[in-house]
Amino acid sequence: MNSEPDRTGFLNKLDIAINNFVDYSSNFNKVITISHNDADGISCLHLIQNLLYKMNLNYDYFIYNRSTSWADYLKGIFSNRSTQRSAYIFTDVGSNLSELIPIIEKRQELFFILDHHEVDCTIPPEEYPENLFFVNPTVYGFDGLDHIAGATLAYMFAKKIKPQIIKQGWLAIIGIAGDSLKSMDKLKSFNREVYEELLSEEIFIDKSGLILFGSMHDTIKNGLRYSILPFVEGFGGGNDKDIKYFLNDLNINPNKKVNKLSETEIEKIQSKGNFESYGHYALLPEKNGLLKFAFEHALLLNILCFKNISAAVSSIQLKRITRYAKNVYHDYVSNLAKNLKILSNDLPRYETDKAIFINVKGQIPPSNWSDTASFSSVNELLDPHKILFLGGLERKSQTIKLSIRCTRKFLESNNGVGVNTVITKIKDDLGGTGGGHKLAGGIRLSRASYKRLKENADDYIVDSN
Ligand SMILES: [Mn+2]
Repeated sequence: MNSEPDRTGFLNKLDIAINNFVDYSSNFNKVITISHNDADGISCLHLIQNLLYKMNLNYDYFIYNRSTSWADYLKGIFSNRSTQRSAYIFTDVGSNLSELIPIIEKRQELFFILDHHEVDCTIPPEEYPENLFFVNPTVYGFDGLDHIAGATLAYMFAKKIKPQIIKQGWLAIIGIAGDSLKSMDKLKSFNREVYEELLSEEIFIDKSGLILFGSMHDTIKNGLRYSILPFVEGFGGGNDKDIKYFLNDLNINPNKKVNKLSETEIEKIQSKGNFESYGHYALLPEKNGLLKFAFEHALLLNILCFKNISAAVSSIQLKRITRYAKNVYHDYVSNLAKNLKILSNDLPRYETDKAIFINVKGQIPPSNWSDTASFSSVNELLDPHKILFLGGLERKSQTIKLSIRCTRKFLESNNGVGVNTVITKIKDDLGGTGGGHKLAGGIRLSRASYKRLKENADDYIVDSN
């Protein structure tokens, strides 16, 4: 886990995929992109569509939300006749190779997979089918979140073929902002390199200041109230009056925009408000209002992906936010801030050495459980050295639905045991359905199993090897 990533190995693999794509491209009647239903995935999609357009290739796309198996999903997309005259590019999805390889090896088309999620596969790379070009930096020791976003990888692929893609580099900035959940000064490796390259080409603007992600476009009074990264304890999800009082007391106009605050004002807010949040953020000069702010733009796409996928795919091309999207966005951040306040304050919890269980049934609507769990984890609102199990009884299925999260700190101090490992152990022993990644996942259990999980939680978490 701590060894240096194999940069050369990864870049070689990327070059092989690029060279094959270019060499075979004159044969292609059509290239189909399949991407993930989030901001990073949609940014990838547009980068690749731009490349295909510049290469004069016919193209089409589909969005995959992982709710069905790859076999079922692809059945609806594949043409009856399998032919070398078409190709598939998967971006930000496609690392479930144990599912995909049996499908791909029966087809004639070429498959290019550009993904940064952890690989799920027991087949050794030498045995991958010849029509598969699999590029995934995590195989070479890179971190799929800190080092390279899906859109960073898609950008590297596209730019090598058509250098003019650099003009579309703002799409990579949206992908990075959406996936990394960090201020831009904390970017590493390829994310950092692509960020610097695009900055020097003046594709976007980098600024430093008070970071209140979710509300960088808004006034300082709303920023303190609705920021989700950081969630500002004492203000977040609180009431307007208290916040105005606090700001007036500091002689700061509550209606001043977050990004217009002076250095002295920022200092006062942080020291009197008892929090620290200073860093870099990216602005997209071609866009207006909320869409100018890369993090907020990405967050809007993430929200729309769940509400209205076609609005998400189309809104990335807009220069100005629609009224519909603005309302959806405001509802989302204000509810999330409110939920984070509820979670950090008053909910009863059951704790073991390694786990925290919180039943939020009746306190937070089920559709918000997953995001509340995620942002409570990235903000470390609860003990970061414990795994969070947040959820409750789902009425229609009469099962217990849990969102499971851990922090990076947890991973580092538990030999890399993460959420996916814990879920696998629980399923093996108690049944249930679910899955996930190192930091996030979910499971459904019967009530009896849930009770047993609570009683023996640490047995599923502590590494027995
Ligand atoms: Mn991604």
